[in-house]
Amino acid sequence: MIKKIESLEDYKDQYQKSVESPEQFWSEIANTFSWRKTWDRVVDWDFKDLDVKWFSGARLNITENCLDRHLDTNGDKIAIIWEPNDPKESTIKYSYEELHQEVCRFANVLRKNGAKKGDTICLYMPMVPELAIAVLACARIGAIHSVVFAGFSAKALSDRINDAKCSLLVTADGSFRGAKTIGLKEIADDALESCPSIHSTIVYQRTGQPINMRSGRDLWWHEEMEKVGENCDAEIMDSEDPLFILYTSGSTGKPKGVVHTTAGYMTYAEYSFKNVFQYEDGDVYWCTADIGWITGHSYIVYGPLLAGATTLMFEGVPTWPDAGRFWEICAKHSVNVFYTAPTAIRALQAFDDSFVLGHDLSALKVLGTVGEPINEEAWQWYHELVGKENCPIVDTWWQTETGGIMISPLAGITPLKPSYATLPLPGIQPCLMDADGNEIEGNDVQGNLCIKYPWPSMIRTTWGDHERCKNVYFSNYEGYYFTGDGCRRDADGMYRITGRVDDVINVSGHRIGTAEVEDALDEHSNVVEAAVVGYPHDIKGQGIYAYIICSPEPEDVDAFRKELLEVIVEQIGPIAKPDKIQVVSGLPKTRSGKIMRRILRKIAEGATDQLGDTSTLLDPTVVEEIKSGAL
Ligand code: 7RM
Repeated sequence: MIKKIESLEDYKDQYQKSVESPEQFWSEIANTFSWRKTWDRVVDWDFKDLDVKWFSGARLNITENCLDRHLDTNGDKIAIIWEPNDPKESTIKYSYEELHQEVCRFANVLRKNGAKKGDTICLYMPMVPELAIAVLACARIGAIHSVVFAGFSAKALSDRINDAKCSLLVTADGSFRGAKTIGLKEIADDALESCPSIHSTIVYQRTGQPINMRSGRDLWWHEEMEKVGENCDAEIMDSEDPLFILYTSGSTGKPKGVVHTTAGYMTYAEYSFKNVFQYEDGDVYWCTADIGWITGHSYIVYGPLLAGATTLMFEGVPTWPDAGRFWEICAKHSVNVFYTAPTAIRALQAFDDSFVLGHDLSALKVLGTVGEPINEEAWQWYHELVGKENCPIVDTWWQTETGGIMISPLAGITPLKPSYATLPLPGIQPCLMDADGNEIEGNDVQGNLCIKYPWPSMIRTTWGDHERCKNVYFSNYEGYYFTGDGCRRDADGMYRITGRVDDVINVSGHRIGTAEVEDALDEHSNVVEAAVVGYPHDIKGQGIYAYIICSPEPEDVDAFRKELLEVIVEQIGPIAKPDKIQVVSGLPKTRSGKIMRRILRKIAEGATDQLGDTSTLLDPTVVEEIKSGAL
């Protein structure tokens, strides 16, 4: 097993070693896994043509490392604790032994239904253990999983299925979210109207609501599981075989399928999990993310299971039945490590302290945050009220593309600074770039955040479009991976992420491209043009502000807004609903026709006195009109 970093000195030594002899550094860590064949070379890389290989020549199956290798010593240990949406329903626990068995069975179901190595399989499921089981079953047989967050619409689902040409879909009849029930199968049915590559659907029964089962295509999970045995040989994979695709939004175009491969992702997932959270044997660890996002992939499923940890999965929402739900679950399972998003902290902070104080949180040792910058007030509330000033908070900066945590404190080992992600993990070389593309040396500086050496879990390509991957991440600064984030390095060399510098909005920790929302709004037949920007929002971090040119002019603006929200829900899903919609007669454009988003952002944040130079605009008078109608 991977040895943890033990002290600040140890961190500094390890960091230095990782920069001076990265190959030796990573091979020692990788040596702790179970390999069918070890590697010929640790790393080969070329950022210009984007060709990165870690541990090439090695052979393995990641599920043998998540499951099989723990069975001899830890078969009875709890792997997954599942907490249902409704607290009146029972908790379910899986030991490593039981999880192994379920994964093998479901892997056999997939094989029986024609799935094989290299196939792409879409998982569109609620937060039930079967989602983790399906993820691992895909990996068991060498199929590439593409998990689509269950809050996405039929259109978003079918786009993702078609882009990856998935042959199978695993879904559920429905899902429970707080007081609501969502008909997942019905949405999936809609999506499948335009997904010719899907030949079978496997449906897990969660809600019991009536659904249509199309004969010849749709199969019940429980019926299929009965028909197979519990032995399933793992497919032996190459280190660089794709493990999964996960779609994420960028500044332009449709969401892209970020591709992660097997050996490097595995190595970094366990390494970062253990070190950042300082997971100790016997700890109960809970990450509140959804497996539909990268945080769930790396820090609910793969990282914890690789480490032989106990990982808690929660089906519900933080505020139902009341705002004490998180803390009730922490108390119920004596959670030791708790990892959530700033948006959840801010939402819960708005309720009375008694929702926290009413539960025994004495087992907590480590707290974490992810997904967006955390403001100082939220940090302090989390630290004082939840952590009783006794738990380090790890503010973890990373991305879908990085696969794992890149900049973060190591709990109890490295120093904390509220609202700072602080220091890079060993193996990670962040740097700040200026407007001319040069690296900014020294401290107390600010620039665009790049990474200058490969790390094992980095993005390898975007599915079906390698050029796009090169252009988006590796062409802005030659020889560097560009993150899209702005960043400050303080006098002590600590990093603070300031937010995106591109046209990506971060709403409650969810990445949404402005272009994506604009394209969706354009689907309304009366929309002539839409411009979307982010603006500061107290709870969500950023809200979505849409400026719409409409023809004919709407008679009832509120009714028109409602129609637009429906279009968004249909095209993308509720997470992309604009908070504000302003109907305008024109947009601020340069003489070459480019929308000046800088101006729209200023108006959206209420800083109408800081619009800067508007003289280059085609028609400066539109700005006055937009200002006067601002919401
Ligand atoms: C893990 C995840 C990535 C974007 C990233 C940042 C923002 C994430 C932090 C953060 C400040 C943090 N993947 N971000 N973590 N900003 N501090 N600790 O969220 O692909 O969905 O989003 O999220 O802008 O580029 S993601």
